[in-house]
Amino acid sequence: MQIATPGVKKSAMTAIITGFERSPDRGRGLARDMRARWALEEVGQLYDVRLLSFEGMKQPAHLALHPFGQIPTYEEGDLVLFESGAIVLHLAERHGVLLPEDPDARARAIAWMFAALSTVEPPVVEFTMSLLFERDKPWFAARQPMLEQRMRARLEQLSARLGDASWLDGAFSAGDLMMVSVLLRLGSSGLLDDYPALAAYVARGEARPAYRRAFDAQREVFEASVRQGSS
Ligand code: GTB
Repeated sequence: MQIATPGVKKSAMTAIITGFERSPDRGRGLARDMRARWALEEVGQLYDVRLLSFEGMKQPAHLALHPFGQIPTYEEGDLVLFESGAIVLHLAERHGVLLPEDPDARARAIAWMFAALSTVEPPVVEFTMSLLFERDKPWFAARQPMLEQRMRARLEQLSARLGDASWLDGAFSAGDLMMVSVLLRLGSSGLLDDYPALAAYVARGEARPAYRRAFDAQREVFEASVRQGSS
C-alpha cells in the first residue's frame, strides 16, 4: 500500500504489517492492525500489508514474528515488532511526528499510550467481549452490570480529565491515537453517547485524514475478501 501524506516527508523504506485476510469486525476498523495503519499514515511511512487467515496466524512462519500468533506485526528491514503499542511508539520515535519534542511532554504522551492500553482497554474489552460471547452463560446477568460499572468508572475519569480540550495533553499525539482506538470499540454500543466529551474526542480522531486513509484501506481489504468469497 503506497501512501502519500501531504506535508510529511516519506521514509524510503517500505514497512510490512500484518492484518486479517477477512477481519471478524467486517471492516469496521476495530482490529488492532488499524492502529498500526493509522500511525503509518500519520508519520508518512510507506507500507505493505501481509494478509493472514486465523490458521495462517498460528503457522511457524508467523509465530516466528509474533510469539502469540496474532496481528499486527511490523517489519522494517531487520526489525520485527509485535504489539500495536510498541509499533505505534516505534513509528512515533522513528519519525518524530506523534510525540512532542519537549522531554516532559513526550513522557506524558507515552504515559497516555500506557493508560489507553493498560487502564482503559482492559475494562472496555471485558465489557464488549462479554456482550458478544457470554450472553448465554448462566452468570452473564450477574456479571455484566459489574463489568459495565468498572468500565463506566474509567470513562467518567477519562472524560473528566479531557474536559473540553481537543486532545489529552496539548497537540494530537500517539497517546491520543491509542486512546481513540480503544474507545472506538464502544462505537456500536451507543455507550459513548453518555460521555459527550469522549464522543466528540473520538469523532475528532476519526476525522483526521490519516485515520480516514487507514480506515478506507482496511475496509477495502474486507470488501475484496467478500467479493472473492474467501473465508
Ligand atoms: N496486545 C496485542 C496488540 O495490541 O497488538 C493484541 C493483539 C490482538 O489481540 N490481535 C487480535 C488477534 O490477532 C486481532 S485484533 N487475534 C487472533 C488470535 O488471538 O488468535 C482483535 C479484534 C478482533 C475483532 C474485533 N472486533 O470484531 O471488533 C476487535 C478486535
